[in-house]
Amino acid sequence: MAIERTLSIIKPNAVINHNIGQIINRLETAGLQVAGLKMVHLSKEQAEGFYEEHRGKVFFEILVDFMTSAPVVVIALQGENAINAYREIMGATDPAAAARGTLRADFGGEIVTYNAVHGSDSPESAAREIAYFFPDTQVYSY
Ligand code: RTP
Ligand code: MG
Repeated sequence: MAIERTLSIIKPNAVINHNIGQIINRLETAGLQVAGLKMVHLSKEQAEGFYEEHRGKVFFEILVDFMTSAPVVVIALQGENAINAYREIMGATDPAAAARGTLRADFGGEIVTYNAVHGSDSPESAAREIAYFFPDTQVYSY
């Protein structure tokens, strides 16, 4: 199985609820290594650029408002099959539909947008999203 990298974001509601440690603990316990990590309070421009593919959709504005409402924690994860392995740990987009024991089921809020975590959905988006936050010199293999 291939070693991949993927981008995780711990979203504002999970940060405000003091769930950073629990979420990172689950990732590490599942065998995903933290390769890069930082806290960022996104500007409107940064959030819009990150979610460029969703521009024009009905939920775009509320998503950008939410993502800029408090700091987030961005994490470059590395591991076997990391992109899909992490998406399994996250669960379905809508916390109400996410399987028991997933991050979104356990830490998500009342509406889809407040779903606690982000994860890249393909090798292409992982590469773009990691580079969006981290220069190559700030992602580590060890
Ligand atoms: P993600 O990118 O966060 O892993 O989630 P996803 O692929 O499952 O969801 P995506 O369709 O890419 O949407 C990105 C984020 O926008 C918010 N959202 N709100 N109907 C809605 O109100 C709605 N749909 C999506 C969520 O925060 C989602 O993670
Ligand atoms: Mg997505």
